[in-house]
This record gives sequence, structure tokens and C-alpha cells, in this order.
Amino acid sequence: MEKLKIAVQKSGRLSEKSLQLLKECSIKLTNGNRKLISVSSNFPIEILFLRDDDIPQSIYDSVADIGIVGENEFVEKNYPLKIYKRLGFAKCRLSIAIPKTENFDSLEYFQNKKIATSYPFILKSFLKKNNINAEIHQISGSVEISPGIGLADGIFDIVSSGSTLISNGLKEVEKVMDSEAVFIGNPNIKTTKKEILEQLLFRINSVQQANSNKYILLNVPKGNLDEVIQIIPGMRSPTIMPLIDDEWCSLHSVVNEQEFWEVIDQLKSAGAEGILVAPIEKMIL
Ligand code: PRT
Ligand code: ZN
Repeated sequence: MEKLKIAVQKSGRLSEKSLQLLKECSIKLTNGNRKLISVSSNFPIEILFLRDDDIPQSIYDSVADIGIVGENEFVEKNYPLKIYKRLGFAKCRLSIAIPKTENFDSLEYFQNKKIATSYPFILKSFLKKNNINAEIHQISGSVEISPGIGLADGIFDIVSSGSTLISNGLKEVEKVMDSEAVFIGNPNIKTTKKEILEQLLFRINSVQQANSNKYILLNVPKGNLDEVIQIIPGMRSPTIMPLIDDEWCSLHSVVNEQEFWEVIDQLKSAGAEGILVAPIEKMIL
């Protein structure tokens, strides 16, 4: 039977979350110790473990059909591939930073300066768009030390908390792009594989929906029911169950994680008691 080949980072910041996502999609992988290839025993996919830098090309060369990479890597490599899904983890940004003692007014600062980076393509496009004529010095690791050792005037690199910049005496002066893990693939996957991909994307959507929502149960005085239903309408409408005390009833619904604390406060003010909140494993709309 045909299998969809998925390239996943072998080891690094994306690996664990990528495998966890597949697990949450109820996909069982046999070879857990991450050799080169792992096959699923209950879903028609094969996982190829690669360095993240190699994932876009492996898809372009049809070694894999789809893969999980940081958006930065996808944009940098610039292959004609497609983002099938944004995955919401490994969030970071790509920024330009300079020594903290320097004064910075505008991008003009970089005219005829030297910037070190591992992302020359993204930087070049950004500088061109802003009419800045700077020299790009491409290096593959420890970019943040280049200004300190006189190799460059500034750097263009991934920033997450910002602590690497601080510990190297640098300050972030321009954010160029945001990045997160993305599911990329060949835009022209053949039909049989496309069907598997669609099933997989359906599962990922259910997992993402479930992760961003909570199941909520609460007791409400019957007289306040209308008010409470306004606060949590539920997916279609909430479930109401009788309680032995017939002045009260129990209401079951779903709330979005983002609105969660605000909703809880409103429910308490509307007389709700005994509020229970539980995680949802899968959610199919
Ligand atoms: O071995 P392989 O080539 O597969 O891995 P890698 O070392 O190239 O990549 P890896 O595992 O470090 O990162 C994979 C992807 O995770 C990146 O392409 C980004 O999309 C994403 N990501 C998210 C990050 C970070 N956050 C991050 N903080 N990638 C790198 N960093 C580094 C950054 O380079 C800098 O040195 O962490 C430092 C900055 O962190 P802060 O918190 O100090 O700002
Ligand atoms: Zn890499």
C-alpha cells in the first residue's frame, strides 16, 4: 500500500513536538529510537529523520512528500513548496541586532555595513526591499559572536527570549519575520498520497481544536440559566442536565482557552458554582 513520506527533524528544537503531534493524531510509530526511517503500524505513513536544513530540499527532490520545518528554513531555502498547515510551536522571530552601545535611528544605519547571518536569502531580500546596501557575511553557527570578534557590525538571526543577544552585548533593532513550525509539502502530491495527507490534516485540525478548547461543567441556578448561556454558547448549544435539587441544573459546554479566565469570572458573577474544567483530547466540528 502507498505510504505518505514525512520528513521530521532528527534531533533539535522541532523533533519532540513534531513526534508528539503525530502521536496526538493517534499515529503509532514502530522504530521509536529515531534511526533513519520509522513506519507507522496503524496509518499509511513513513517518517524520515533528517536535519532541518535538508527537509525543504528532500521534499523538492521527492525523497519525502511533506515535512515539518521552521518557517524560517522554508522561506530561506525558497523551493516552490506549499505550507499545508501552520503548527503553532517553535515560535521565534528573525531579527537584526547590533552592539548595545551603538546608536540606532533607522535602517540607514546599515548602509555599507557588514551583517553576519545563516539566513542570507531572507536578509538579502529584506535589505533590497529597503534599499540598504550592506554586505552579507554568511556563517553557519554562533552568529551572535561575530560583532564581538570584529567579523561584522551586526547580525541577523533567530531570537526567542532575547537572552542570547543580551549575553553577547547585542540589542535587537529590527524584526524581519515571525516564524513557527509549518507543515510543508509538494504542491503536486499524487492523488493516492493526497488522500492520506487530507486524513492527516483532518486529524491535526481536530487535535489543534481540542488543544485550544476546554470542556467545562458547572452548576447553575435555573433562574440564571439564560444569562449563563449567553456567556458560553457551546459548539451548537450547551447541554443542560437536571440535578436532584430542582432549583439548580448542570450545564456542559466548551470554552476557548484564550477566553477561559474571562469566561470563568463572568460565570461566577452569574451565580455559577462547582465549575469543573477538563482537557479535550480530540474535537471534530
Ligand atoms: O541539527 P539541525 O540542523 O536539524 O538543527 P538546528 O540546530 O539547525 O536547529 P534547531 O533545532 O536549533 O532549531 C530548529 C528550528 O526551531 C529553527 O529553525 C527555528 O524555526 C525554531 N526555533 C525556535 C529556534 C529557536 N526558537 C531558538 N531560540 N531556533 C534556534 N534558536 C536559537 C537561536 O539561534 C539563538 O542562538 O536559540 C538562540 C536564541 O534564543 P534566545 O531565547 O536566547 O533568544
Ligand atoms: Zn539546521
